[in-house]
Amino acid sequence: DPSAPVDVAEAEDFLRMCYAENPRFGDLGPRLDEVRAQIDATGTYTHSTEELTYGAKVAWRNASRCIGRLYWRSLVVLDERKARGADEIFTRMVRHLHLAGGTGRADRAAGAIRPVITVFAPAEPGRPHARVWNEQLIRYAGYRTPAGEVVGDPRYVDFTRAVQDLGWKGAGGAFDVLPLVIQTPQDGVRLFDLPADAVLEVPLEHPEYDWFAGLDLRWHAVPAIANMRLSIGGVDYPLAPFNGWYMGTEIGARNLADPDRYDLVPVVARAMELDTSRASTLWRDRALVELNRAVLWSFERAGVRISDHHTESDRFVTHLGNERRAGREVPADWTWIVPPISGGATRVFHRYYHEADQRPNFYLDSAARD
Ligand code: HEM
Ligand code: NRG
Repeated sequence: DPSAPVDVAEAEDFLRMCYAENPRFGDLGPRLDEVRAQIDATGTYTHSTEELTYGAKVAWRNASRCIGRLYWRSLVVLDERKARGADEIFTRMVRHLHLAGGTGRADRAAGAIRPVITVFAPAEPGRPHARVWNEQLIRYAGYRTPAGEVVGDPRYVDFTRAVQDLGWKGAGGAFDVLPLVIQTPQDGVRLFDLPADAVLEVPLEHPEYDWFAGLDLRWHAVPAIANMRLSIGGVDYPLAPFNGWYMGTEIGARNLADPDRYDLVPVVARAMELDTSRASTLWRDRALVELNRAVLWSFERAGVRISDHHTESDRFVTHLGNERRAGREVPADWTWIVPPISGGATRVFHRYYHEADQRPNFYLDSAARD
C-alpha cells in the first residue's frame, strides 16, 4: 500500500543490523530516536548516504535468486535521490551505463564491467513516483510480422508495440535496442533513445565453426534490471536500476535458446548437421553447448567481462563459506541458483539452501503500464 506510513519495526530492524555490522556508523540509540520521531511526524524517514549504500549491498546479499553474490561488498551505489523529471533521470541512467563500463567511451576501459546501482527518490506515502517501464535498461525489440512470425526478441513484442504507439520508429532488425520509457509525475510518459556509446555489444562468433558468425548474432554486454523495487528498512525505492556482468548461460542457454525467445537451438543444430530425427541423439544438448561456447568465446575475445557457470558456481560456494564464518544464513532459491545447462556438473547443484525472504531486498512489482 503506497499510502501507508513506513513500518517502524522494519526500520528499527534495518538500523540495528546496519549499525551492528558497521561499528564505524557509531551509536545506534540516538539514530533510532531520530528515525522514530521522523516517522511519527511525516510517515517516513530519510536514510543517510551510508545507510542507503549499505542497505543496497545487503539487498544484493539477500537476493535468493542470484548466484553472483560473492562480490556484494563491492557494489557501487550512486545516490541520485534528488534527481527529478524525465531528462534528469535519463541523464543519470546513461551515466550509470558509462560507469558500469559496458560502453565505448575512453574514460573507462570498455568491457571492464563493474556492479553498479543507481538509487532514485523513495516512494513517499500517498505521492506518485517516477518509474521506468523497461524490464532492463538495454533490451532488444521484437516485431510481429504480417505472417505472424517474430523478428527480434519475442519477449518484448508487447513492449515494442507499446513504444511504437508512443511514436518510436524501430528499424525492424533482430537486435534493435529499445528506447527507455520514463514516467514521472512532472513529465508524464517520455521516450529516450540510448546513445550508442552507452550500449556495448558483442557480435557472436564460434572458436571453430566459421559459419557461426554468419548467423549475425550479438548480445549486449550489461544486464541492467530496471523494474525491481529496492526495499530498505521499510522505505521503498521503486526506481533503482542495478547491473553486474553476465553469466554466459543467461545468454546462450536462455535468451538465445528458449523456444519463446530467439529459439536458435534448431538453427544451430541444423548448421552443425546433427541428426535431429530423434531426441536421443542429444542434438539439443550438443547445439546448446556450442551456442554457449560461442557466447563465452566472443565476450572473452572482445575483452568484455563475463563468467561461465562453473566459475560462478565455485564463487557462490565460496560466498556460502564466507557468510557461514560471518555467522549469517545465505537465503537461496535452488531453482534459480542452479544453471540452466549442466546443472549436476556444478557445485551449486549438490546441496540444499536456506529458503527465506530477508530484507533489505529487491522485489518485482507489476509492470508500470498495467
Ligand atoms: C538474478 C548472476 C550481479 C541481483 C541473477 C541470475 C544470475 C545472476 C545468473 C539469474 C537470472 C535469471 O535466471 O534470469 C549475477 C552475476 C552478477 C550479478 C554473474 C555479477 C556481478 C547482481 C547485482 C545485483 C543482483 C549487482 C543487485 C545489486 C539479482 C537479483 C536477481 C538476480 C535481484 C533476481 C532477478 C529476478 O528475480 O528476475 N543474478 N548477478 N545481481 N540477481 Fe544477480
Ligand atoms: N537473465 C537476465 C538478467 C537477470 C540478471 N542477471 C544478472 N544480473 N547477471 C538476462 O538479461 O539474460 N546482474 O545484475 O548482473
